[in-house]
Amino acid sequence: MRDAAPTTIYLKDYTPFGYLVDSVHLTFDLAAHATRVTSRIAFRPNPQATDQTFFLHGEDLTLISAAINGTDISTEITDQGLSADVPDAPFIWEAEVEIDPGNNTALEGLYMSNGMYCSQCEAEGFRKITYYPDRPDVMSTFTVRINGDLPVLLSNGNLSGKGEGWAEWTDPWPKPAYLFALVAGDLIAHPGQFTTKSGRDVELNLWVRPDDEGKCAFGMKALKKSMKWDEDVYGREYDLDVFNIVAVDDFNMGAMENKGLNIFNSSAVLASPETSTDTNFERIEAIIAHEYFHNWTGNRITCRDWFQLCLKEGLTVFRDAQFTSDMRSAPVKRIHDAIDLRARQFPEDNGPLSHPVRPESFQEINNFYTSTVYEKGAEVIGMLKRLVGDEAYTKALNLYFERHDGQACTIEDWLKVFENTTGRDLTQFKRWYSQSGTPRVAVSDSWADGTYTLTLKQKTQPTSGQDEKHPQVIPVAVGLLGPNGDEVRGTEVLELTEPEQSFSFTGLTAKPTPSILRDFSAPIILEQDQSNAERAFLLAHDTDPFNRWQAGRSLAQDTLLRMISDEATPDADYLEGLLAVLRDGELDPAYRALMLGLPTQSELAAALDEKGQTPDPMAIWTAVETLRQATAQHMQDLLPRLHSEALVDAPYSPDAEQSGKRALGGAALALTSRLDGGAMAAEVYAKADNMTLQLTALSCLLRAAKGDAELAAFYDQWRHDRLVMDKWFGLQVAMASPEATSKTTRALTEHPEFNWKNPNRFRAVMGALAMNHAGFHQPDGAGYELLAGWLIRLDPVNPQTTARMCSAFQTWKRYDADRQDMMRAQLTRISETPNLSRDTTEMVSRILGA
Ligand code: B3K
Ligand code: ZN
Repeated sequence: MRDAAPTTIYLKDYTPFGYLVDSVHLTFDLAAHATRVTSRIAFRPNPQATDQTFFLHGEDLTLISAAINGTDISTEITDQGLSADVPDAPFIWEAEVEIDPGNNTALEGLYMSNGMYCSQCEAEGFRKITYYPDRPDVMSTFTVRINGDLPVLLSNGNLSGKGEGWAEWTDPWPKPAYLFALVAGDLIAHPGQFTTKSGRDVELNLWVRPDDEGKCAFGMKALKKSMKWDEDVYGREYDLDVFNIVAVDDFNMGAMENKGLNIFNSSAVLASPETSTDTNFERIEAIIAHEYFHNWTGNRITCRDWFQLCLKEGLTVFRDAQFTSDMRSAPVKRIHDAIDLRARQFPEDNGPLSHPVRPESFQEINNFYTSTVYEKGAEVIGMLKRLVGDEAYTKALNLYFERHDGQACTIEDWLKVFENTTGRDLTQFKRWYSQSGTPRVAVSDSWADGTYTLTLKQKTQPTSGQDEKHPQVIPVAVGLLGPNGDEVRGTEVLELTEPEQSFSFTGLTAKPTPSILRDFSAPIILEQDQSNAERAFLLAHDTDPFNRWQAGRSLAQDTLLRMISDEATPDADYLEGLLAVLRDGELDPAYRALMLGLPTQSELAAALDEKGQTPDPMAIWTAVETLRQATAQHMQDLLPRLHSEALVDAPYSPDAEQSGKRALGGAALALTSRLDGGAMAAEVYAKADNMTLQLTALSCLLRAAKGDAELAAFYDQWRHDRLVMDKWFGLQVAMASPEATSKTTRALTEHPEFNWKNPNRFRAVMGALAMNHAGFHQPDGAGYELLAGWLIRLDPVNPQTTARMCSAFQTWKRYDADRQDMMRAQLTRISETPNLSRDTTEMVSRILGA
């Protein structure tokens, strides 16, 4: 276990390592509890460095021997690493260490999952494999020999030799240690092939356990599409003879972009129509693309230090979003991204965990793989592209690849290529990387003599550690609609740079209705005094698909907030406007399905908090239920038509068209279930031949407090399939009534198949508890206590997953005094647990505001 003594690392303290690494040779003699790792590393003094201290990171290692230039040396070892006296000239470091992958439950470094050896080194896991300068700016080529009696032995790069019980891999591309990977297991390959545009033949493999062979085809297809897309859109080609992907059941996150050997959580790569939902397919396609795209944005050009994480993550998320938009529907993808950003990033940015896209300090870097770094980081790139234009963006990216290939870079390097290609000064824009908090932009307007003026005022609330905020560069995409609904001004990007700025549109014949923040052109909160009539008008006429959806969303939010605070009845503008949009058979079914969505209960809680009201989770839940019921009744006559429009008679395909239809059909089924008590859902369930339908129908039944028989049948049908069982666990918690949520959760934790050490299973249950807003926040505090208890139990086993899930408590200050007291008590209980990991210690203390 790690030392929990908190040391804070600062961006401003960066200094280069005193030595360069010319080559790394590693030999692994695999044994579950006594793997020997022999390293042979060529170091030489770094002429750029001033500090020549020779310190190698190392944790949980047993040093067997260490030598320099062939002579054994003495070393000084702490729980963080090793120091030694070294020559002031190039030298060869050799060391042998022993590690215990079989007991590595933290899933960081080299560990075992179902008899398979597997590694995860980002961010600082390589130091659990051998002594090394484990920092991203130290790059080297690697040769890796694996000795072991398992049939498949994999590492990065190209296979350079193999024989009975061994394999050797050589990676010609210099890389930081965090991209190292090793896999050894009884696996089979689902093969594929790709020829790059310059004619390199690349062997592709998806390595899985023999039972999973039937779930590989989709992932392989997604990989090929990603490779082609990166050539077509970014001109980036693959650079090795082989690209391997491995699926593993025990993994802390989605996947990892190790050079030439991507390792995936099995949930992020394995798919079949019978076992995966449309949403699973789309997520898998995006993650495969994301990891593949890292080959250039992350691997060939990496980060100088971990503060620059957004350099690779923001850019790669942005690229995978572009890919999904191209493969599927761009407006639907944009709406999904805005929904996710508001659900995950906004609470982070406006609560105790708020941090800049490029943080300036951390205790445990794993705690900064956040929605802010990833998703807001991607939004920042989207804004930059919008500001400079598509052509300049392409030019800048080409320069980036040309100038920085093989380097470990900073955000300054990134912005410089844009400055150099466009001549633009990005000093103010750079605040997006350093200033935390979500900017709010308040809108007012005026109309006189054919001139319409919009006044935008920006303001960002103080966030933890940052009291003073400065104006940012905010691209606000705006269009204007005339009284008959026609667009009188097409989309134009207003550049807001001052605290307050006015923009005029002249030559108009009548006062227009503005459509502001089209395409969600900036990750901000728009404060617009809009009447419901205006919203309904935009819902009917806006040509910008995002804002048309947003108009419906704002109507829904407005009616819900009034229902919560004033016990108002559902708003007629909302119900009528929605009905009209849903009736429009010309509109993409996926888009219409999104129109039926409502703000999450947690978002409503945030909106109330923002207005200075204390959110009551039960009142929020009741309002949502009431509105859903009213919507079902209002749409009663349309529902059969929606069902028929959503019918798919072709064989199952997870493409955008079919999944859009199923999304609409599913949303219509959920409404129908409110009227028929689940009768139709039971029929759908009985006939379902794919997981999307089966799971949708089951959730409708559970919501209608029916479905016991189906739940049992589902269990019998799928108990052999780990990924489907995760759904079975999660759905029951997600669909539980508020009062029953904790009880249901607790019962599931007593189920023999609740393997809590498996991150997917733990998250399926505990993540669903945290997400069931009214259930988690029941006034008795049972949800808080249950979650905290399990986090305390998981922490010594898997600190990373524990720390991440602490964010369930990040919004604690929104709620009433009783709930705050109970949450504070649980957070304190966690923080006072003896030997708490560094990861969880940091998270809890930040959440508590200590
Ligand atoms: N780079 C990895 C994430 C590593 C997380 C370390 N705690 C996956 C990704 O973003 O592609
Ligand atoms: Zn990534």
